[in-house]
Amino acid sequence: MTTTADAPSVPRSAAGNPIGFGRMPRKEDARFLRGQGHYVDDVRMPGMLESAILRSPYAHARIRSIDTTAAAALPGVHAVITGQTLAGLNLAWMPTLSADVQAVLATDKVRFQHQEVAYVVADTEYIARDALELIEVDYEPLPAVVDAKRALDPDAPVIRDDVDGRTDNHIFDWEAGDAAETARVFDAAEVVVTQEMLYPRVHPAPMETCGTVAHMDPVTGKLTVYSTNQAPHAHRTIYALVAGIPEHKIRIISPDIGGGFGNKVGIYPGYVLAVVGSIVTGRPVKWMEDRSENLMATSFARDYHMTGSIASTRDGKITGLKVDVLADHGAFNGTAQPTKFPAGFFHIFTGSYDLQAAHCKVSGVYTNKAPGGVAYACSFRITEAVYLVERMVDLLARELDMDPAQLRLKNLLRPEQFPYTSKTGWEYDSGEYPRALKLAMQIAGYDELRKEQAEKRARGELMGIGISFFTEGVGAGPKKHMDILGLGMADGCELRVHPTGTAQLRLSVQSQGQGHETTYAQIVAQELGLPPEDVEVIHGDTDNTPFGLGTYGSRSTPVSGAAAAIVAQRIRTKARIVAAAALEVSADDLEWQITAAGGRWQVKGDPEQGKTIAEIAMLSHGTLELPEGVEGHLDASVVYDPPNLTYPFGAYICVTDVDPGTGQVKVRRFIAVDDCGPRINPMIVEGQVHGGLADGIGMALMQLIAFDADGNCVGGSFMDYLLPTALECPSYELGETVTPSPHHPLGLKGVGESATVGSPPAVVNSVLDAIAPFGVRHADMPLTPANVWMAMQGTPMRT
Ligand code: MCN
Ligand code: CUN
Repeated sequence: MTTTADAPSVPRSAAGNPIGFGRMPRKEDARFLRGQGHYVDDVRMPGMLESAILRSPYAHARIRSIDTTAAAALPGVHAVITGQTLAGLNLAWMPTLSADVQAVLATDKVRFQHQEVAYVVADTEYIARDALELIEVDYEPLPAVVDAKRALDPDAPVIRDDVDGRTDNHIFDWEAGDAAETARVFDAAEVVVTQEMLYPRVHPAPMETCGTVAHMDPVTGKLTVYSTNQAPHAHRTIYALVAGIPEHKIRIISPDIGGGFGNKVGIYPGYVLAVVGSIVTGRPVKWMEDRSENLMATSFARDYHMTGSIASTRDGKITGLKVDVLADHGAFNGTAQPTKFPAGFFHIFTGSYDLQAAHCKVSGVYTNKAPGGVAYACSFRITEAVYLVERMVDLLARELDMDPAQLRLKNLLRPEQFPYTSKTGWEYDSGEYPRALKLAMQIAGYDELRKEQAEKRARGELMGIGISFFTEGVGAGPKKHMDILGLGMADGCELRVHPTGTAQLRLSVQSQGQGHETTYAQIVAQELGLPPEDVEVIHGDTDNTPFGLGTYGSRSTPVSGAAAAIVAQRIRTKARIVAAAALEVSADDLEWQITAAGGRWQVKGDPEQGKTIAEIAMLSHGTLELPEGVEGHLDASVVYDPPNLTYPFGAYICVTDVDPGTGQVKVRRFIAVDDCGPRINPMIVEGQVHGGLADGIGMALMQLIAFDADGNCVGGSFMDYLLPTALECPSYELGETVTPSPHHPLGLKGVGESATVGSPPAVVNSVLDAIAPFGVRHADMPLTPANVWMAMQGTPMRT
């Protein structure tokens, strides 16, 4: 459904594109739709070798010995590398993004199934994989810890005995909010509802798996790394710190990326191994993982065991919320998130509601499972937070016998409360929540749906209506509060307008499918009046872009989008001075105008007299004498340190039909009202929302990375780990409200993760609403037919 009509006031370029915000086809589609994208696996370098990783069959085992003789003797093999080889280079362990360490290749023990054990470089990947079969590893299997609760038992096997003196599997305790005040509010509450729930382990599963082509040039000493990468500059700094290579001798290139979804934020052992392989062989080396390796060994998401309690008055005024979380981080704490926040932004868990007190406590534990933790369009764990609060509000509605929409309307923050400081310390910038929920209810025809549901129930048919409302905080920093491994979360941006009036914008962030080459050109178009087709966006190459922290946590638009606006505004200001000099008037006498001919400084009251940006660009590079202190050329650069996060929000309604005989869920309708401030390109925003809604349907109904009791991963292919298709997803019905961010120069808020964050609770609330006649209060995701059917029989499965 089309929601945003193009503003008729936006002039069009000769190519028919808006000179500013509005719908336009993505520039990158010209190459993607013709199969002309250039991904890491497309990189071919002269003399390039290929490689493969031997992985552990056990979840937990001591390595007694590794014999690589036969593998090394296989014709076509150039190097066989083990943990011992790496230990000699001081590279057997690497730092994670959460100040832990992770084995690049195991030296002492393996700690999760499919952990990296040995690495072979050969003429081709096929030879390398054949050689893996010839490596003999003598393992001594150890008992595995799969269950996060069991991990804390005093007699649980200690997973991380690589750390001297460690006697348990506990990683951290972290809390936010006011425990005493929350206890007081709960003591005084008329109604309290408590529920245990699991946000299961899921995986981002991007279309392209992870990989690297590394080349350490033996002559120049320059390391060039092509990699699947959401944060090239941060990776460069980490390589420099870990490998001791001077940072200017490292170039990270992230070419086209086939989806990231958080999977490509961190550094994986395979990336480091490709670099080592190139150093050892003196040749370029490619490493590309396969689908199972991606699903079983790279960043998972969620795995949050949560016990929530909500307090309210009898008439439905929510007063308090608290939650205890056990966070399963797998074998190494490799979560990618701002350093100060070991539970990410989970403490935004009071969501969109006005309440008196809140408290959350999160404990992290090690288990014998793959590391990771923050990934899959999560907004740094806001996914888990929104799920918790939206399930709790629905459970409260059930307890109070109140309509869940009315309960939400009664408790949503009101517009006059913004900027709003939450009970756990967030400062929400702007919001008009009731308007968004009312719009979603109007699009859904909410009252009619409830009538239909009542009629169906009377006939024994199961229909559910599920609501969720979410608030996210996206756009990390400011850098004084947020850093990754000490790197403050601010981003640079450079803009050069060439003499003939076309421009190049250099960004620190890296697109993985979000359409940055289009939307950032539109930001420059909006601010400078250049046609977007005349603005080339350059990203994903550390030698050619300014430093910044990269694309995740929906931070690009809030941070680099602001940087792009400001850099363009600086050029506009300078252009004014140049135009004034050329027109021999005072700069104050000029006014800015964008027409179909582009942006123009013209004399107030005499629009005939003026200069377009293109003309000014040539003048600024020419012989015109500029005022004292004004440099020539139309170039500028900025570093943007955001004053606060931006807070997008939305109201979602999901309508499901459940087959009473089989438990099969059909998502019949999905209504999504999103507010991310003004939309640069409404078509791209809708695409982001569509994708995120599919993610949410997938997680709610079909996805789970599962393990057996020995720690064997039993969901390592797309046969078991299901991705939703058009068959499982309805035709989405989208709506929009626009509440600008007061601190972003263009009012923009991020949107890339909104729908993934907001939709799972809507689907789950809907299914549980459908099967409410069976007295089911709660069942954990994924709500597979079997799980729903068991819940209807009174015994929901525990995942
Ligand atoms: N946009 C807009 N108007 C706004 C806000 C955003 O037009 N008010 C546009 C942006 O210009 C950008 C896109 O929407 O083209 C997403 O912007 P933003 O919300 O800033 O998110 P990022 O660009 O930082 O992308 C990251 C986000 C994350 S964290 C995940 S995870 C995710 C997501 O993007 N991964 C994706 N969406 C994805 N979409 C694709 N196709 N592939 C992924 O890997
Ligand atoms: Cu958490 S997934 Mo996105 O931030 O890259």
